[in-house]
Amino acid sequence: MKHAPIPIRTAVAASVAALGLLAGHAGAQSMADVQKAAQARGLSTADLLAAAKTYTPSGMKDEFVIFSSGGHSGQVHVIGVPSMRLIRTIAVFTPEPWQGWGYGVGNDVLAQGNVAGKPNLWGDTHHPALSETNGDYDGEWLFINDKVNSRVAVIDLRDFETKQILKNPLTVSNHGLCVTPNTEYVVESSQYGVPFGWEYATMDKYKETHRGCVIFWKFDRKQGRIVPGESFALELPPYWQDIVDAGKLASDGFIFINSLNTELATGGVQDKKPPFEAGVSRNATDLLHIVDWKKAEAVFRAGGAKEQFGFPVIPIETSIAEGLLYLTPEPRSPHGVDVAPRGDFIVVAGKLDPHVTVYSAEKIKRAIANKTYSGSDDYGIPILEFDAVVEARVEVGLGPLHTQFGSDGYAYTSLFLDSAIARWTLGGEYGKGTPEPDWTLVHKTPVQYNVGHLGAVHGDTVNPLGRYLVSFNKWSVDRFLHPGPLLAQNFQLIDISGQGANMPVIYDMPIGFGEPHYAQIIRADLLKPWSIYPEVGWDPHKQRIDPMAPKKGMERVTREGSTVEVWMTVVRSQFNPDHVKVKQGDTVIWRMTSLERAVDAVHGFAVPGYNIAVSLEPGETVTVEFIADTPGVFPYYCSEFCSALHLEMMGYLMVEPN
Ligand code: K7E
Ligand code: CUA
Repeated sequence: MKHAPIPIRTAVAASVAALGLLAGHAGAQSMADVQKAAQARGLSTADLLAAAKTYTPSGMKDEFVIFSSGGHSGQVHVIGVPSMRLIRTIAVFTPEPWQGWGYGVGNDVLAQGNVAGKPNLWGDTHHPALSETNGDYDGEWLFINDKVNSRVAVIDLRDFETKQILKNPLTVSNHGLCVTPNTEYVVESSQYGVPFGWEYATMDKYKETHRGCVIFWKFDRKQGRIVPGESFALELPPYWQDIVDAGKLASDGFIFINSLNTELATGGVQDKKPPFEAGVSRNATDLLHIVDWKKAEAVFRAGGAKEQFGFPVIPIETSIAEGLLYLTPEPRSPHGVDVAPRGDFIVVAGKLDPHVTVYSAEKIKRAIANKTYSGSDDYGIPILEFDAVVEARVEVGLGPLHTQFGSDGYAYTSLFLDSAIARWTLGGEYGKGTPEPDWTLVHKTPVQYNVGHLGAVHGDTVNPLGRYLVSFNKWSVDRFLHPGPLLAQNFQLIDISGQGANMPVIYDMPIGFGEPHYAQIIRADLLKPWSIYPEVGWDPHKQRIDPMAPKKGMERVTREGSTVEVWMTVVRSQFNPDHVKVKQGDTVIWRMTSLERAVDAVHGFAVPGYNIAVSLEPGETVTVEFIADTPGVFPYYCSEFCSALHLEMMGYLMVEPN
């Protein structure tokens, strides 16, 4: 059948005329038009102002970038600020076909996260941590934890790809993740108490058999990898360690971990024992952990750790004897612990206490030096006297969780139960920046709804930049069209450039892919990503040339016994070779190199029936390996619309039956 030709010129002319954009009318929009459009949509002046602050016309770029955990999507999301446009998703713990993540690619980073040889093909990402130099983001690396399997991943921000996944052999779940001020260590805190090494023990001996820990993963910037051989752990009591933040400047050398379940509750609701939710919040206070990591590193280097499941662990007794570990009371069932920009204050929010509790780094150091203890816990760890280390308590509202810092002396705390962001003033040096008195609640901006974390621009570094804050809310309830019973989360952008009560919400962004937790916001100009791989034949897993990469003119299919090797090059718009013939049962090693050097020349490689999906970015080389166990004819094709002849970019894999 023949198609009637489309009268293109007529159609375009008609739509241009309809839009009133014909020559002479272009650029004639006036404020009256703006008002008319606003009126038609029921927008207020505040809405228009918010739009002016966030609307990002085509081609304009964002000033800041959010790296957000993707929650149980097991990924990381990259979002521009102030536009709140999703720019990229980074595959981490979960297979992702667009990026060819987990679909046949050899040297599979995902497989590094196997536990006892068993794949764990999803993750629960919570706390992204950008690499830091002198306590501020440097834009080079990103680390993210997987809470469910206690894993840590390393992402290279030159190509926004995951390079390493580590599973520690000790603990089963983790929660906190942070870096030390020069990224010497990536610090992972365990969450639920378990017997180390995925061993078995019953609940009646919880106190003796279960443990928590904090792991110091040594990061080598030159290699761009964590070096497990130079990493170590500190054994901790089986409280549920929660969030970890590293000290800086005034508190450099320390890390702080909050904890819940210092009650050592073990549940048993089916046996009429108190359920976890009651048992875990019985005590009036829990215990903030204070670890001197520089001293701990020295103890580890001097041989003070003991091997447990192949990992060096500093025992609790050693930590006590060497003065590595202290505790101090914190409001019960705390959640966030956040170190202020100068490192002088440590802010803890207790979910069940309407205050944030602010500790002084100087007072902590003094209490340690003077042994100002109020006792010790059941494991003999000294407890610093609460009154000796506290600087202030600020009543902020219900359900305080996490705190971030602005550029002008304000701190911001998320209020889960109030569904609000509290702005309050810090004291000390910071107090000079704010018109309000020190340590007071200034304003609460309502958010929709149930905020978890919040993130301000460089808001957890030595140099917060203010301007924007994002409230990472849970279920959006009534904010967006309902996509069925599973609700999107809601990221709300808040303008914090004003003072006092001036901190309006200016944008809502639905998150429809797992519940994000923490996120960090960095200046976009600090990121220096590659637009193409440096050389043709580049192996992104190793970040260097692969000597085995197929080269132009050397394309071939070779056989040795029952192993077939394919040496393929890829360029707009052809695969070479485009016939690959193997026999049923052959092992196929298929190497491919993209010869492209243009920024927008990305190809994919998709093979039906064999679960193979590959992304070939300019210059990249990839190897897939499989056993050709299913006979037949399999058209392989490029899965990116790379040219006008993209549909022709294909070939045939022929698997001859036995
Ligand atoms: Cu508050 Cu995992 Cu940081 Cu969720 S955590 S919100
Ligand atoms: Cu290459 Cu489509």
